[in-house]
Amino acid sequence: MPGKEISSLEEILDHPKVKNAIDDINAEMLERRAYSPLQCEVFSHPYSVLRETDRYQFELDRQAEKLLPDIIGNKVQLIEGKDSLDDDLARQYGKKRNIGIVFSGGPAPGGHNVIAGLFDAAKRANPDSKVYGFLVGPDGIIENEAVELSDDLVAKYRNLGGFTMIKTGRTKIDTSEKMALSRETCRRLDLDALVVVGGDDSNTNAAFLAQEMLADGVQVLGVPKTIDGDIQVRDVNGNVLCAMSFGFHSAARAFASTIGNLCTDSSSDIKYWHICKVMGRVASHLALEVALQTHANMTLIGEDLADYTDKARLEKARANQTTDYNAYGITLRHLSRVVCEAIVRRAAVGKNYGVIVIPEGVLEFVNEIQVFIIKLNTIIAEYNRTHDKDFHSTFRPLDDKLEYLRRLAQRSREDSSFTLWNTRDDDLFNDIPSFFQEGLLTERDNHGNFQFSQVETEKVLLGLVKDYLNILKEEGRYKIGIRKDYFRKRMEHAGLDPDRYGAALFNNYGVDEYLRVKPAIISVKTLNQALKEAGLLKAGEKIPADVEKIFKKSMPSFKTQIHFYGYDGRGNDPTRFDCLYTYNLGLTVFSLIANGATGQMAAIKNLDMDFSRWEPIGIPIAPLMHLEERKGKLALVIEKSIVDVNSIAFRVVKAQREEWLGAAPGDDHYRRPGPIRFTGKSEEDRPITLELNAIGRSDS
Ligand code: FBP
Repeated sequence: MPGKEISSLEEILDHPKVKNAIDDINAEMLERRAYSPLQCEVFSHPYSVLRETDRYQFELDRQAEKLLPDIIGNKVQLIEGKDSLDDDLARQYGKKRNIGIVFSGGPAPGGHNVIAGLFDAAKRANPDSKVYGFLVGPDGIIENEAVELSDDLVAKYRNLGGFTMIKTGRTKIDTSEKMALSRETCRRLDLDALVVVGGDDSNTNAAFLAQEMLADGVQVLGVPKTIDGDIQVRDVNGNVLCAMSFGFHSAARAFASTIGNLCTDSSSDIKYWHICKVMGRVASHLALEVALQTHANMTLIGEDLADYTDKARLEKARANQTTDYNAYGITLRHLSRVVCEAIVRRAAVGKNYGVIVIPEGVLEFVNEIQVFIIKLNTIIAEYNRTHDKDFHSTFRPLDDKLEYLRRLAQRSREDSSFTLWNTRDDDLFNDIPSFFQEGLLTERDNHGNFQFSQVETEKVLLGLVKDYLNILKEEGRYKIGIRKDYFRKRMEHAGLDPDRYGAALFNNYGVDEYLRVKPAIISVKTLNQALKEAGLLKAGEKIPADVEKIFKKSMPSFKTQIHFYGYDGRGNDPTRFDCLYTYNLGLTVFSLIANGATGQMAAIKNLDMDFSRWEPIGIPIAPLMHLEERKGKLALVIEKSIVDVNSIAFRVVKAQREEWLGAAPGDDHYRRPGPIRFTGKSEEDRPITLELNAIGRSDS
């Protein structure tokens, strides 16, 4: 029986299927919200206590000792579950508290679960306790913009990505005025504790807040967040206390899922090179994990490039009894040659396509760019200091900035004691494309970091790659290999002798599976000539169509698609690993608060092992500080952890490079990571990097 005819828009919108289709809430979301992450064993008890340990040692920075005197002596805190406590301790543990939490820096999947863990633990200890979320990052603390979190609000975001619940921002509380306003906010809200969920810079800020607010009785705790994966903590003896910041796994899995799809597409329509820039402001951890997840044809690892030495150059200098310091580290030009070599080698076996992964911060490891960044940081900071004006507001158009640099170069010519920006710097700088000049001169962020995400790194490199490939093509060194069976078939089909034509056309005929057209044959004209020389073509005769077709097939065009993976992965819903990790970080941070700690960062030890062995701990922040150049000055910050080229994960990737490049006949060795799977059994337990780096550890 035919159903009732629906004609009016009202009726359509009222239909249950339509209602379901346009609902903001879908089944995946409901499933995520309903999921309760497991809790580490210590949190299965009604109480948890801290046990200070001297097992882990740190090298203390003098400046940190001076500026953070009350928290520099903090030790690592182990957490133990307890079924009961003395009355006084139990009262202290369960007292009514007001706790503030803030997100600081870029979003990272799992942040909402840190809030959920903290909220649940705080309410469990005392249902009257309040948790406030500061809005839009540290500005919310400075301006007292906060919202009291409720069951409903927290429930809405459980196991979901982003920092949507309370938003985030990059403001740094770095002046006495901002500090005073922050203290005032804490007083007004009668806060017992403030939790800063952030990266290296934000945790640095947390340490200064902890020192400053000690007198007010406000505890300040940090939580290690960043997709970049560059907050990893080891003590001086190499004991791993925090193997990875949260959000890294989800972002890497999200990037890998899409890049894996590009590997599939690229090897299907075999016409594009996909150039994939992945986030990671400085460290290449994300690129390394993507390499392990996808087996893309080429993955540049910045830290590895910095290690590069030009042996030929060194030898030459040695022969002249000099030292060539430029032989250490890679230059942009050299890097482009390395990329070209890979492209040319794949083309030679018929693969004029592939996938290259470039870490966002790769330029930080390229010799001349590193020098430019440091010099420009100093020049801009000096300008701001001496003129009491902002460089970027004074010199708005690029030309004005360049003119200022030109004047500095002139000054160095006239006054030999001024060496910050010389004529050579100026000439080199003027040689680079203007979009890149603009990028290098962009404003630093509030923490003084160079904003790599705003620079089209891949375009800079690609420009050089394209130029060099053109040269190689003209020299006949960049050719697409022709499969020998295909060649024979075409010749036989055209009634031509494959052996005679093969010998005339290729320089490896009869040797390899993929045939390389001779370097001298780079046009129809030169093909004509080669055939004549081989006695296969007489004057006035036309080149056989199949021969010309083979030649044309061998001439590559380098077609690229450029992708940037960053913000999409940052906004992804967390993997189960990150859901578990972050929920337990939330529980850990409450345990630190309930036990009176301050200046500590919540962490989970043994992340690289089975969940049953995860150990929630507190890591003292002040001992992690060292001096680093920021905005042209030395500043105390937590040291970023970059890829260790001696780590097992990196060594495995290095050992697989040749295989994954696939510059050999046969299929590529791509791995299909697939999308993040929240349910089911096929999702991995943890990042592959962690899995590999744990091999060989005595306790793994
Ligand atoms: P955090 O260190 O704050 O977590 O941010 C890291 C990051 O995602 C980098 O990978 C990227 O370079 C940067 O943020 C982008 O910053 P912005 O959000 O300001 O564009």
